[in-house]
Amino acid sequence: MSVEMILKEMLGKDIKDSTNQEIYNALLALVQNKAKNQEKPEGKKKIYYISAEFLIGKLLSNNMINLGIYDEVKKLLADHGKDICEIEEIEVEPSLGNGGLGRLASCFLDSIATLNMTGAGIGLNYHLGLFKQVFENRVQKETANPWMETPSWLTKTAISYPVEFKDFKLQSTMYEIAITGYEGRTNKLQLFDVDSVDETIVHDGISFDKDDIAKNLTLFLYPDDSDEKGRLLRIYQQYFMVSNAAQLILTECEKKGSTLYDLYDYAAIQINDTHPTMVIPELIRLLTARGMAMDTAIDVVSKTCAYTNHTILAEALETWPITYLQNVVPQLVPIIEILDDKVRRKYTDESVAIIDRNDNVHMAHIDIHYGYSVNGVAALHTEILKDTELNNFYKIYPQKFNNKTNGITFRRWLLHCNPELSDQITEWIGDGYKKDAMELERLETLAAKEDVLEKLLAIKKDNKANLAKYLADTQNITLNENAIFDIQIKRLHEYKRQQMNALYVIYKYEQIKAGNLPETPITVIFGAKAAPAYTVAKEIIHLILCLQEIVNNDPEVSPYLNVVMVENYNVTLAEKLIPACDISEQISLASKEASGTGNMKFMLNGAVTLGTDDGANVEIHELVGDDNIYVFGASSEEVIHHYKNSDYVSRTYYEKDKDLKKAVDFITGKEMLAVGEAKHLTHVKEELLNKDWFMTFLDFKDYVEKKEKAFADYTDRKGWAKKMLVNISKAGYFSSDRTIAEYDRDIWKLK
Ligand code: 26V
Repeated sequence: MSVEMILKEMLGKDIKDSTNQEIYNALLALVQNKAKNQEKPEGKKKIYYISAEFLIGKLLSNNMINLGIYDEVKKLLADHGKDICEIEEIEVEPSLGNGGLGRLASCFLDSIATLNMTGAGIGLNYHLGLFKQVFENRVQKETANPWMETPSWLTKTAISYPVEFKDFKLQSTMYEIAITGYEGRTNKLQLFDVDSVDETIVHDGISFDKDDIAKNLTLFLYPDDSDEKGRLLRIYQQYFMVSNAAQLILTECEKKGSTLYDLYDYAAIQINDTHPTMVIPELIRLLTARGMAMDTAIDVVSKTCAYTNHTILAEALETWPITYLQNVVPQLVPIIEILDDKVRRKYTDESVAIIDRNDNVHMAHIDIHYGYSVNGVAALHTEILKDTELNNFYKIYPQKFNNKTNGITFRRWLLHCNPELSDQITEWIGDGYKKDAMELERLETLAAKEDVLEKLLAIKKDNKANLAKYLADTQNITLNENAIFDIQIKRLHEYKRQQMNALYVIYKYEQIKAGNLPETPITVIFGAKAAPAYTVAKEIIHLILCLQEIVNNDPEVSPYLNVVMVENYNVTLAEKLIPACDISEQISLASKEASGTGNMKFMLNGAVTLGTDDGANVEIHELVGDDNIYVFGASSEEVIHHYKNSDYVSRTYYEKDKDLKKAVDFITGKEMLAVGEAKHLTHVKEELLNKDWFMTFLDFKDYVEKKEKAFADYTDRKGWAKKMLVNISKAGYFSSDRTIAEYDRDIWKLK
């Protein structure tokens, strides 16, 4: 039956007489049916990707693309006077992740299914996901962000396991979301929940009673862990996730014929950062409870589990006081003690111990000793892990360390978000690149063709217009479509240095005031959520919102410079912003951004990177060459050296550099104080002057120079279009299909 017939039958009336909601509901059911038809028998060995976050984004269009019905449906709707974009708007984005780590997990699931691998994602069914950001008086406020609706992509299963905590026991319910591969198979994202969770306990934004675990366990993604109760809740969540995962994995493997002594022939478990680390002692506990000897159980589990590290930031490396574990999951403590004891018998080096002298459990250390693989997420990141952060472990287990440079799914981040570009690419080089992204390199041969370059510029212009319309409709924001779109979208963190971009805005404002006008107008766009307890991050948002107010309302400046901070930056907004971008801001302090994946999405959509030699920027730089990227700032070696010697003093830069001093002083100048809060602004300035832990001032001058150079080059439209083309053509390496093929080849070995 044709899609048209099925839809008509589901709707019970003509498409043109149906509401958008009715059409959405019908399409959802249609997609779920088709996804089911794409299910295939499981292979012997399965990859279980356990992650506390899966930032899946909206699913309708992406699934339709993967199932091969998107174009047909779009046309069908258009023929009946309906716009697919309006149908997409009906869907609520599930924000089940913070940022890069969760989005990566979702791209990986897409690629695992596309490459026809037997695999599943395992996580938690947060009812409210990450908070929704609203701006009130130029300050971020957090509100609840519900996403579960009827009908839903979630289906409830009959699978349920008991999970025991110290003083009580909960029974889980497993939900599933179909993961459709592109011309591949359908796999599952399996999310665990408890029926007793109660959304009505949320009050005043996102506050809730942290004591009643049965009611709050899966209420929120990463509850605020700035207090002890928050941290305890996180342990409850993590154990609930991995105990369910372990029970599911053992059941499935036994069903396939595993004796459990050969578990590793049936399962590879990828531990996504340390949040699922307790799966190691939990599996050992379950195996020994079934009669396996302790040493054998440890050996079997160590051959099954692999660990991915996503950050070197010390404050992000999880450690739990053993007393916390004692109070939540006492059954794991004796096992963790045995694991620690074995390490201590073999190695005298205190830095590789699992339980340190202060009785804190180092979760990453469990993974490294008792997993068979440790990977970083970009070449530079893996090298830093080996050379510095995890050097003591690398010396013990050199064979365990490997690099897997991150990737993104081109289905969402090109075919879906930028159909005009992907259709055009298909016209130029055929559609082989959709399955083999390296084919994009064939675009390079077109660099001399005037019409190709013009077309690229025209598509960018259209995407800017689309973004402008979307932001006008949804956020009451007006964009100058003729401006250069300079975009920085990512979580707000000092190491990502949005504050440096803000200082540039001030610098440029002053320049324009002094009569130095840019040849092309510039719009600097930000999107960022700050963790609710991260004070300085919220103050930096305040700084940017104040600048937005001042710059955009200054009649002398606003024709040349605008500042826009979009509200509630999420996957849906990223999909609109990225295709419209000219300059991609990737300006973290070298050595601090493990990889970045936004950088890859921008490049694929024809933006040129302005960035430091950090994370995957290094690989982008190598691929596109010096002429097609703007690199600035201290190298990771220099930065690491500064930290080691504690010799960086921000104030000396402030005193030496007049432009910098002027920009920093502006933060608490009279214009700013007229629109902002003195307390917040003063604090940002003081932090920069007295700490500047992420060395903003060190790189400021070079940043300004390279940014000016990029803006100047932009005026040579043909030259710029060539840079765009090179970036697109070299982006193939960053397909998550490549990354996943490497995980399988080196770590999972499914076949
Ligand atoms: C976590 C925390 C938690 C406590 C407070 C400070 C803090 C800072 C950073 C993090 C990051 C957690 C791990 C993470 O999300 N890493 C990101 O993983 C991406 C996918 O590999 C990668 O592209 C990003 O560079 C990396 O930051």
